[in-house]
Amino acid sequence: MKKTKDFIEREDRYGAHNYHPLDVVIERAEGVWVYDVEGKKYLDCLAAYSAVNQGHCHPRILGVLREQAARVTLTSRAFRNDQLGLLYKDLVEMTGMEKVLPMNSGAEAVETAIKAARKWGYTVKGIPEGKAEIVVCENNFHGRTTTIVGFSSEEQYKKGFGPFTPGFTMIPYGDAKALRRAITPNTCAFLVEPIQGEAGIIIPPDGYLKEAAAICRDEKALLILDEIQSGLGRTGKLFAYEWEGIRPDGVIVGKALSGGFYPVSAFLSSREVMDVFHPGDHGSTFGGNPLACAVAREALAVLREERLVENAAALGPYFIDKLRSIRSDRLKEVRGRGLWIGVELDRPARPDCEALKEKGMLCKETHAHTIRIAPPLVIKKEEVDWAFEQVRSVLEAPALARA
Ligand code: IF1
Repeated sequence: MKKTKDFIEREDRYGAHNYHPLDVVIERAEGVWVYDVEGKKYLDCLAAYSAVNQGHCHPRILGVLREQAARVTLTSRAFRNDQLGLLYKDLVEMTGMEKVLPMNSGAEAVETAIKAARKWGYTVKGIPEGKAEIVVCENNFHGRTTTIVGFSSEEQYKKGFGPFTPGFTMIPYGDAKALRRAITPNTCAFLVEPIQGEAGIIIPPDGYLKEAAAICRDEKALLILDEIQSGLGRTGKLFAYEWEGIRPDGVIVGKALSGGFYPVSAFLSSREVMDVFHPGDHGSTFGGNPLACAVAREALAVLREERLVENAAALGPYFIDKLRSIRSDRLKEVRGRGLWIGVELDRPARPDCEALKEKGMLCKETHAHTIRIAPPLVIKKEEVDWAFEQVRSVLEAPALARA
């Protein structure tokens, strides 16, 4: 354990303490498995918050990364590159959206969507300049920039970081009537996660997104879905919104868009929305760089060709059913969609995550009481069975006996 301790001490000594990670120091990863500096093996049930849906270090994506990195990595958008239009075409064909604006982090793509919606509000809807409002939900998570945390309901994400950007209205999640009440003639968009991730894998009532889409259409507001975590196969559909058969006005993607190899994100929307951007309005040094685009194209191809969405659709319900068979006085609810599962306890879940780590399974609690289980979508049935067995043994052990 000395090596682990050395790594932790160095990290704590020189690094900002903006996380409280489990004390596992990973040095290698492949597929669903990660290996620490002591040579111990763990099943990764977080998948970097759904950024490695394709599995760690996927060989096909690694190959493209290496090949493109040896050719050209960054040209800036002052010039064109041979990968950008190909990624655009892939994303448009996959989503049915009409136009793409590529960025790097998820938060940057969310900020891009906010700017697009506001400018669309002024130039197309006719909202008076500077008056655009965007409706958001309680317990949302859309990133960590000061504008985004300004409309968070999580005090800790905001404390000490004000003043914040005006123009956001908060409503309860899952309440379509609240949405209709909140929309005004100055509302340009409703920004929402189809399933709330950080809030604890909160699935809205059936029909909620369908009703929200209808309300936004009636009130001429853009329905913009943040699919950064819920998208790209996690819920057993390519995008979570497909569960409700709707077509949003805008979709934000990130994380698994690169299979965990590189920060790649994008805002996708219609021609009408995207054409509000004129040359010089918006951009980023690395946005749309050829390395990011080549990696993203291969990550999307792996998702399709290895039928990872179908795997999540098959193994997710299987995993959830098994978890619901656990008999434990601590277990309050098992909820989820596809391979995105929340195991809610009646007390803080951190000790159970620590106990699972000892058994070789890495999970992360969210909002204190919920164990989030979201493995890479390449997971096999026998690995799900093994993971289930670890969760069952931890939750069915008497609380005091837990390590
Ligand atoms: C952290 C969780 C947190 C996201 C959705 C946008 C972003 C995220 C739905 C921003 C990012 C990450 C951020 C990371 C931990 C993780 C996370 F929700 F996934 F669990 F924080 F709440 N929309 N989520 O989930 O994307 O800028 O990070 O690329 O900040 O600790 P990003």
